[in-house]
Amino acid sequence: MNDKKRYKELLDNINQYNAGEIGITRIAYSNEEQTCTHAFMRMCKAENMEIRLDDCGNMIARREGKIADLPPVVMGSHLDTVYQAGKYDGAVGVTAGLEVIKRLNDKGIVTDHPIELIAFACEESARFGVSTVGSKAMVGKINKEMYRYLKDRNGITMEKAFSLCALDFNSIDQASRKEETFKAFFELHIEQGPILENEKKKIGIVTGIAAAVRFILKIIGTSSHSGTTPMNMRKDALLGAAEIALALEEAAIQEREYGTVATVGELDVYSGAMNVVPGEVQIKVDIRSTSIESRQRVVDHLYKTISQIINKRQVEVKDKVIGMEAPVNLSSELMDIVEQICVKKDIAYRHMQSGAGHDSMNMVELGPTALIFIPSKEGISHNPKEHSDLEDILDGIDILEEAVLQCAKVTTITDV
Ligand code: HGY
Ligand code: MN
Ligand code: MN
Repeated sequence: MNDKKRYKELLDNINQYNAGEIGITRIAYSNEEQTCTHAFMRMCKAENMEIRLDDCGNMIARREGKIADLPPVVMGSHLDTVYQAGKYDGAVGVTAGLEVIKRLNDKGIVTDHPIELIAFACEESARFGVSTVGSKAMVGKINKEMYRYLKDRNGITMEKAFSLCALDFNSIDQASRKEETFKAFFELHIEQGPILENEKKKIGIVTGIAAAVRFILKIIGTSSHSGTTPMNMRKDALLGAAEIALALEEAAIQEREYGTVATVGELDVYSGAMNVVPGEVQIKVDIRSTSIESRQRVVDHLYKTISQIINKRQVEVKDKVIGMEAPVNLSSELMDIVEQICVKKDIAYRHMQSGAGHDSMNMVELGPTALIFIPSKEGISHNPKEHSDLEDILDGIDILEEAVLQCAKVTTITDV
């Protein structure tokens, strides 16, 4: 079977694990994500890899090298998705890693260094508002007592979600590998933006990853009758939330030269009825930039707006920071390796930043890290219309295979 057909079957196999009617929904620590992870474990085992699940639900598969105690060359990404996602975000990186392993096995290649493939748990913030939980746990960056009680849209805490997956949240720290070093970490991922397609490039060599500061804001006014409450006597929490969202948009537009963005992606009205002036609204705020100073100016504007709204609308605003990460720069040594492979294979590439967060941003703690992008059709992502061409994915896999082999050092080719 040729690689193209084999890979397409693998990606389609992964995407059958889906709770959604529209697009793909494989939420962190859900039944669909767990069955998908276990199915993927079986696929790795079928390629003679040692497999294990760590205490945070990360799946780790290992292909031994000739010298077992050398640091591993690692590939990884995530299998969980946002709600009503596309087929490619995360799944490409995990399945690409397995395709590389299959190719090494087909060719009987033995490497000096062991090679690992990781499917990180809970990369998306869709369920609990915090992202890259699995890779954070792997580098010892979990805020345990805050994460424990974070709730999803059904009121299930992260701790409860763990127990429903037969995981014990109390031992999440056991997932840490921060005493180890990786020889190299590679993540192949869709760009999730329009640049590569617009510039007719096939590979993005990522130089740095923007980082988010995330808030949960509760705006508390007074619920009252929509028919009998005069406009000048209302304490409308939803209008307060709306003014915050618009102020964030305005501040981020001011900072656009830094690629800074701000989003209110969730808004819940309690208890919510068309004939009740909203008394309580919760919003989740995501502000990102590769410049800490620019991001801070947007945060400062947010708090200035909050104090204006408190006075103007006589509402209360409770704020909770649920994430504050630093932007990361990736390995120039690995970027050079990827660039040389693109030149050798005559594949059009460019260097670029990543506005999206990725597990790679935590893996920099364990060793040199590279993030390789392939084009997204019309830059669409986190959307059922997300699409990447199979040929582009296979180009990415060719690059990944060669970069991993360069770092893992091919020892011998055995007869297969
Ligand atoms: O939110 C993100 O940047 C990514 O989808 N985890
Ligand atoms: Mn995503
Ligand atoms: Mn992703």
